Amino acid sequence: MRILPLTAIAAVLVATATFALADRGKWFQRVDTDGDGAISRQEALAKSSERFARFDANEDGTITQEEWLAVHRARFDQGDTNGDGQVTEEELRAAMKARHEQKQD
Ligand SMILES: [Ca+2]
Ligand SMILES: [Ca+2]
Repeated sequence: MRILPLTAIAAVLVATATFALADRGKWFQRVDTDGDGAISRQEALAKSSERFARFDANEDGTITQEEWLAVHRARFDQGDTNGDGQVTEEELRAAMKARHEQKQD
Protein backbone atom coordinates (compact mmCIF):
# COMPACT_ATOMS: atom_id res chain seq x y z
CA MET A 1 0.00 0.00 0.00
CA ARG A 2 1.26 3.44 -0.87
CA ILE A 3 1.25 6.04 1.87
CA LEU A 4 1.53 9.75 1.23
CA PRO A 5 3.81 11.61 3.65
CA LEU A 6 2.13 14.43 5.58
CA THR A 7 4.08 17.05 3.64
CA ALA A 8 2.64 15.68 0.42
CA ILE A 9 -0.88 15.77 1.84
CA ALA A 10 -0.37 19.36 3.00
CA ALA A 11 1.02 20.24 -0.41
CA VAL A 12 -2.04 18.69 -2.06
CA LEU A 13 -4.31 20.89 0.02
CA VAL A 14 -2.32 24.06 -0.72
CA ALA A 15 -1.93 23.28 -4.40
CA THR A 16 -5.58 22.29 -4.72
CA ALA A 17 -6.75 25.50 -3.10
CA THR A 18 -4.43 27.59 -5.27
CA PHE A 19 -5.45 25.96 -8.52
CA ALA A 20 -9.08 25.64 -7.47
CA LEU A 21 -9.47 29.40 -7.28
CA ALA A 22 -7.83 29.89 -10.66
CA ASP A 23 -9.88 27.09 -12.21
CA ARG A 24 -13.32 28.17 -11.00
CA GLY A 25 -13.79 30.74 -13.73
CA LYS A 26 -12.62 28.36 -16.45
CA TRP A 27 -14.65 25.51 -14.98
CA PHE A 28 -17.77 27.67 -15.00
CA GLN A 29 -17.21 28.64 -18.63
CA ARG A 30 -16.75 25.00 -19.65
CA VAL A 31 -19.94 23.88 -17.90
CA ASP A 32 -21.98 26.87 -19.10
CA THR A 33 -21.99 25.43 -22.62
CA ASP A 34 -24.53 27.87 -24.03
CA GLY A 35 -22.61 30.82 -22.55
CA ASP A 36 -25.65 32.48 -21.01
CA GLY A 37 -23.81 33.18 -17.73
CA ALA A 38 -25.72 30.53 -15.77
CA ILE A 39 -25.44 26.79 -15.33
CA SER A 40 -28.76 25.15 -16.06
CA ARG A 41 -29.81 21.81 -14.58
CA GLN A 42 -29.25 20.27 -18.02
CA GLU A 43 -25.71 21.68 -18.22
CA ALA A 44 -24.94 20.45 -14.69
CA LEU A 45 -26.27 16.98 -15.49
CA ALA A 46 -24.22 16.88 -18.69
CA LYS A 47 -21.06 17.69 -16.72
CA SER A 48 -21.97 15.09 -14.12
CA SER A 49 -22.51 12.46 -16.82
CA GLU A 50 -19.15 13.32 -18.36
CA ARG A 51 -17.43 12.83 -15.00
CA PHE A 52 -19.36 9.58 -14.37
CA ALA A 53 -18.25 8.21 -17.74
CA ARG A 54 -14.62 8.93 -16.86
CA PHE A 55 -14.90 6.50 -13.93
CA ASP A 56 -17.19 3.86 -15.50
CA ALA A 57 -14.41 2.15 -17.46
CA ASN A 58 -16.47 -0.83 -18.67
CA GLU A 59 -19.50 1.39 -19.47
CA ASP A 60 -21.96 -0.81 -17.57
CA GLY A 61 -23.67 2.15 -15.92
CA THR A 62 -22.15 1.65 -12.49
CA ILE A 63 -18.89 2.62 -10.86
CA THR A 64 -17.29 -0.18 -8.88
CA GLN A 65 -14.78 0.47 -6.15
CA GLU A 66 -12.10 -0.91 -8.46
CA GLU A 67 -13.04 1.55 -11.21
CA TRP A 68 -13.06 4.39 -8.68
CA LEU A 69 -9.68 3.42 -7.30
CA ALA A 70 -8.21 2.88 -10.77
CA VAL A 71 -8.83 6.51 -11.69
CA HIS A 72 -7.22 7.69 -8.47
CA ARG A 73 -4.34 5.23 -8.79
CA ALA A 74 -3.69 6.54 -12.28
CA ARG A 75 -3.56 10.10 -10.93
CA PHE A 76 -1.18 8.98 -8.19
CA ASP A 77 1.03 7.21 -10.72
CA GLN A 78 1.09 10.32 -12.91
CA GLY A 79 2.36 12.27 -9.92
CA ASP A 80 4.92 9.63 -8.94
CA THR A 81 7.20 10.51 -11.83
CA ASN A 82 10.23 8.56 -10.54
CA GLY A 83 8.07 5.50 -9.76
CA ASP A 84 9.29 5.03 -6.20
CA GLY A 85 5.76 4.59 -4.81
CA GLN A 86 5.78 7.98 -3.11
CA VAL A 87 4.80 11.43 -4.28
CA THR A 88 7.10 14.18 -3.12
CA GLU A 89 5.97 17.77 -2.75
CA GLU A 90 7.89 18.65 -5.92
CA GLU A 91 6.25 15.82 -7.87
CA LEU A 92 2.86 16.86 -6.60
CA ARG A 93 3.37 20.49 -7.56
CA ALA A 94 4.51 19.43 -11.04
CA ALA A 95 1.50 17.13 -11.42
CA MET A 96 -0.92 19.84 -10.28
CA LYS A 97 0.66 22.33 -12.67
CA ALA A 98 0.46 19.86 -15.57
CA ARG A 99 -3.16 19.07 -14.78
CA HIS A 100 -3.98 22.77 -14.55
CA GLU A 101 -2.33 23.43 -17.91
CA GLN A 102 -4.11 20.44 -19.44
CA LYS A 103 -7.45 21.91 -18.34
CA GLN A 104 -6.60 25.17 -20.07
CA ASP A 105 -6.40 23.41 -23.46
CA1 LIG B 1 -25.74 27.98 -19.26
CA1 LIG C 1 -18.55 0.13 -14.45
